Amino acid sequence: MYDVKKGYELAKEFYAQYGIDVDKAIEIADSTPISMHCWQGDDVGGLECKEDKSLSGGIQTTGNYPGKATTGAELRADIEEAMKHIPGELKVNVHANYSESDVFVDRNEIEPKHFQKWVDWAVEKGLGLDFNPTYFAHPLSTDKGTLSCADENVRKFWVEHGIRCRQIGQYFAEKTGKTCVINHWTPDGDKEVPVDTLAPRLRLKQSYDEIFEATKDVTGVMDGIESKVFGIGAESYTVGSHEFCMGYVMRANKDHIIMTLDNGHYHPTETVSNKLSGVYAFDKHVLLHVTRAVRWDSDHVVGMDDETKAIFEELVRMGKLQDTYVATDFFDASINRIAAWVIGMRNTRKAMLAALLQPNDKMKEIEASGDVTARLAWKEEFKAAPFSLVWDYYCEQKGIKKGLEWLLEVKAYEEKILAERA
Ligand code: RNT
Ligand code: ZN
Repeated sequence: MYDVKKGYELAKEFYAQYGIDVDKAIEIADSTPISMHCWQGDDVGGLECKEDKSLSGGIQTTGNYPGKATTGAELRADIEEAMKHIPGELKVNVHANYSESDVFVDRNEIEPKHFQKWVDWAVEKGLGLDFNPTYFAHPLSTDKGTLSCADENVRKFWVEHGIRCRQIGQYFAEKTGKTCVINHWTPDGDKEVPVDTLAPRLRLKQSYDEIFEATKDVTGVMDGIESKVFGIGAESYTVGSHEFCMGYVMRANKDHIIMTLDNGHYHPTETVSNKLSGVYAFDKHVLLHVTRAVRWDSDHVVGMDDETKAIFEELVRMGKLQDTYVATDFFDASINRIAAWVIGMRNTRKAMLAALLQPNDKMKEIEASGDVTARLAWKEEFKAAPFSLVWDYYCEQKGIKKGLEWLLEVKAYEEKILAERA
């Protein structure tokens, strides 16, 4: 046990040398919402009343760690357990396949009432809710596509799903009093480069147009359009490519239609940190999917790695942190799933706080003066700053276990609760 207060005081003096206000940084990091994805808790299985929970659309979880949630009640209890160990403002991100009903309700039939348990729980906890249409893990989601399918019956089925999701999003916003951020992602693509690459993209465009037109009176929601480079089984061609999605968002020119940037969705040497200002040059908001891609879009638990830190440095330096909807998106089935949430969510918040604990204005001044030598020296210096002394203090102030103390509690929960699950 060390003296956390003393550590914080010392760190405060360190940062003050560079004109950094530690308390202000803590306040900003603490109040910036992070949307915690529900799907880490059950390997994206969902709560629909059906036997087959197998995934499709290139989304894969690996691992078979025992104790995963199999009911809505278990999943929400696990989310609550994880949240005990995650400081700062949180929202919960629900996918459409997490509808709850005694009988099977298909994706083109879902209504707000099928998410009532999520809503009642979120309202009771004071949490905001975000939402996602689920265009995968369904008999009508095949290698022929969903929103871009040439079969009109299939395409219309999924358009109806998108329409219903926007209506449900409005319901979430009305009940929670907080904006509902909806993310639209389709797995549509092809194993080989098709001869006609344009037609599927025109159909995807048409489908999004139809969804937004049919729900143009919906309020209280934001709509992120998420691109991807490739998925397993669709390696050669993705209908909703980066160019397609960016084109769609910019052309739509509507405040609620924005880009979703997932940092697992680009070629390995491309980075989201390097894309953000390009998008912000043209738009007011971005939806961020924070993940960790190991060699491909593997959706490992978020690490406090260079790219995660660089993303938040960019957002802070541009003054766009508050304009960015931050959401996590990973699913690791090989470790305790609650620990996975805690580690990934804490790392996301840590990267945010670390970016705020830098002399960003001073570094901008140095750059503007043309002193590129000093610029590099300053940028590098803060990589070894006493960040964890501030982090531990922040956690303690919030009544959250600091350091690795949380792990003992998650292990105790595993022994008591998870071990009892079939
Ligand atoms: C898939 C996308 C998408 C999903 C979630 C479950 O590659 O990243 O965001 O991970 O909708
Ligand atoms: Zn994503």
